[in-house]
Amino acid sequence: MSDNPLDKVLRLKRANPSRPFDSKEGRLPPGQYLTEKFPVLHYGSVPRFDPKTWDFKIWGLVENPIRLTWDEFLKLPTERAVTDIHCVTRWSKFDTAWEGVPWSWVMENAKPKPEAAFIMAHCEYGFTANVPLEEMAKPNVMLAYKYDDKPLEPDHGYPLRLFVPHLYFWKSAKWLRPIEFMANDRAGFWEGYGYHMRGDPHLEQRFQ
Ligand SMILES: Nc1nc2c(c(=O)[nH]1)N[C@H]1C(S)=C(S)[C@@H](COP(=O)(O)O)O[C@H]1N2
Ligand SMILES: [Mo]
Repeated sequence: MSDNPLDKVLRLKRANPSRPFDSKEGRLPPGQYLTEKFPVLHYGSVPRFDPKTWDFKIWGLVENPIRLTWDEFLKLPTERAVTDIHCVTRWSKFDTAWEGVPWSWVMENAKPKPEAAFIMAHCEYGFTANVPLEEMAKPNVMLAYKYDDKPLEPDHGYPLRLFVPHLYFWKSAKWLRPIEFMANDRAGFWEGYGYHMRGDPHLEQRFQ
């Protein structure tokens, strides 16, 4: 069998004839293949969640810094999105269903200062990911805590992960804790090893 991604797509299509294949131009980014699985990918081990000590914070260049407990976080408005995800290791998965707090809630409540232009997502065990604010403003970006209408699995980021589906999935930082607003871009964990500062899969911004 060939490793050509297009061959893989065609094989998946043949294997799932009843599943309508959306041939929307360019839905599968270049160099990606489709999977029906949900691979687990991260560096290090899965942190334990303790609702007594867990908090969610917004800090840095904002007018209103925020701190919420897990119970308070669960009372925020939510949205549900069904969308595709793309890992830089070349798997993509179509029509994944997520639910969480829309990024617009953060913007309206934390009120970034005019000079804020980037965020850094800080996670348990020191994982970080940087994202430009203009990418955060795109559709379906959220602080996700449900996948397929169930709480996230620990492997997939329970209790909370960033969800930025139009960028490579390493930006969707699992086990999210504080989010920092910054004036200048700074490399996060993988970006420090040469991964791209923006990471648009349709432009194949894998490394730089
Ligand atoms: N905290 C943390 N988040 C992370 C990572 C990580 O190593 N640590 N890996 C990223 C990468 S490279 C990918 S592809 C996705 C994988 O998410 P999944 O395991 O839910 O498929 O998580 C991202 N979020
Ligand atoms: Mo990844």
